[in-house]
Amino acid sequence: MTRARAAAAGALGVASALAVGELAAGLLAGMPSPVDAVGQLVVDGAPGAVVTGLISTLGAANRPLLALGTVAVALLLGAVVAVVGHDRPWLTSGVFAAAAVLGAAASVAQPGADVLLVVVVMALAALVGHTVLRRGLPTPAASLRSSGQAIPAGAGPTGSTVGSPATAPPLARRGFLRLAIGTGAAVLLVGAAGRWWLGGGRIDPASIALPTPARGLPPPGPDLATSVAGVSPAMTPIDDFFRIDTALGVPRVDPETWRLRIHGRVDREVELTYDELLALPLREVDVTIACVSNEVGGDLIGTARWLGVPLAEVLALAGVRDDAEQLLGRSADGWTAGFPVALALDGREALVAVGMQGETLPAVHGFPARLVVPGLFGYVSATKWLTELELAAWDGVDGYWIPRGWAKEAPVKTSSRIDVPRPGARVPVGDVVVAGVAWAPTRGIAQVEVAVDGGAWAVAEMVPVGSEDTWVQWRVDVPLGPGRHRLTVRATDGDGAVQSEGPRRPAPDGAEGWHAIDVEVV
Ligand SMILES: Nc1nc2c(c(=O)[nH]1)N[C@H]1C(S)=C(S)[C@@H](COP(=O)(O)O)O[C@H]1N2
Ligand SMILES: [Mo]
Repeated sequence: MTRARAAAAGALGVASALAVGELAAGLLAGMPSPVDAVGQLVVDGAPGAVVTGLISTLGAANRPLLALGTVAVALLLGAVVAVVGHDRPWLTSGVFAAAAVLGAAASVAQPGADVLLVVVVMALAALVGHTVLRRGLPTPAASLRSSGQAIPAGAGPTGSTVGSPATAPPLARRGFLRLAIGTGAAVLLVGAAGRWWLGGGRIDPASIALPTPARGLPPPGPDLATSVAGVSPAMTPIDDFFRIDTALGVPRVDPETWRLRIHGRVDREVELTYDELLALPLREVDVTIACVSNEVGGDLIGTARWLGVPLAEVLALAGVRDDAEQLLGRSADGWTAGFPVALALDGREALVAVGMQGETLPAVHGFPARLVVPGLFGYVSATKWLTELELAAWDGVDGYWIPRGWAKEAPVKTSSRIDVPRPGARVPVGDVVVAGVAWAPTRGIAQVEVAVDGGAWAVAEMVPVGSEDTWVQWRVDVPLGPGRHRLTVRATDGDGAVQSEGPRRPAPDGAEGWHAIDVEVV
């Protein structure tokens, strides 16, 4: 019983400390979430091959899971330390101090962290946590009593350490229950409030109005989604746009202090403020971006109208030297992506983007600025929370994912996807509308075909698009008799190359294969 109580007190103490940290993170600029920061240490330190699947798609599900995992491990540690150290205050306080140091070190490594603030918050969190632990512990006196041994009255523990009220009288069982419930409720409330504020972000990009582009685009053309329900819209709504990155929290960058530094193999190093960047001539481009982890038929892909400064013009400010081979984007959170600099200068409409779908770039998509390079997978090009453009040699410098087993050169492959019908759908006999999207950014799509049960290819109609860099929507009506049928799609790109039949898994340079679905015709 006493052991269980010690464990509970330990977990409660740790929970209190975490809650203080998360609350501070939610409320104070310059204080990152210690939970996310420690989770980030795990992510960044994890061997590529083992966790590539997890982190390359650190998506909706994995992110909270990692935070929860970090919390669970911390609580467990607290419980163990409390059991082992219940009559050794120096041990529990030592462990709390060490944990605070680890949390502080991890937090300080986060973008925008204020070192002094982090230190103060972590010290306070450890103090609160340790106080709760010591207060909740059965004292040696209590444990002795419960094991039936007589002890002289007043022989309480002595020699408490920093911040430990170990000299306080032991709590009776009822008292402990009250402490546990009260603290537990407070921890949940405070922690939840902190996380909630964290999610909201402090600087609201939407409150920043961007200048109108010097070269804008006409309104987007026809959208098949308005006539065929279930087809991906020509333009992906911002709230549905996929998010992929290694950041556990959302890096929040202050546009006032943000700088974009262009350096390395350049004629002159240049540093741009946010206002200076916005003062350059802006243009709009429609580009489909895709993640290398996207499986055949997957949804780690989206199309947006991006607003930004042509990358080539930003580079020209610094002057790209002849010996520059690689362009490395570096982000506020230390992430990097590199691609051949020639691709930034070959005429494709690569942007230092500040806006997306008519809005200021949202925090999750890289506010205040990111790269968008048509035709390259995101992991080699699309640096969000961009802070540096470094011109470097090709060899000897690698972006984040390269040493983790992904290819150094990663053009987006010609691909297509069936959106309608849904896999496994039951559809009525007759002409069935089959529709979806196909993409080959920079090359464009020349033709899309659909086959039923491995038979002849039927050519689909395509919705006209204004750019080679976006996906095209397509549809074809195929007559289907009763029974189970397999529908397969393939695309041909603007170079005349037919999409690879594959199949190949995403690693190391992108999945290949014709997307096929089965439907039940009744
Ligand atoms: N700073 C940073 N930028 C990043 C990443 C990252 O982990 N960190 N991930 C890249 C990858 S792998 C992809 S696919 C795209 C996804 O962009 P999105 O989240 O805006 O859709 O962002 C890229 N930019
Ligand atoms: Mo990606």
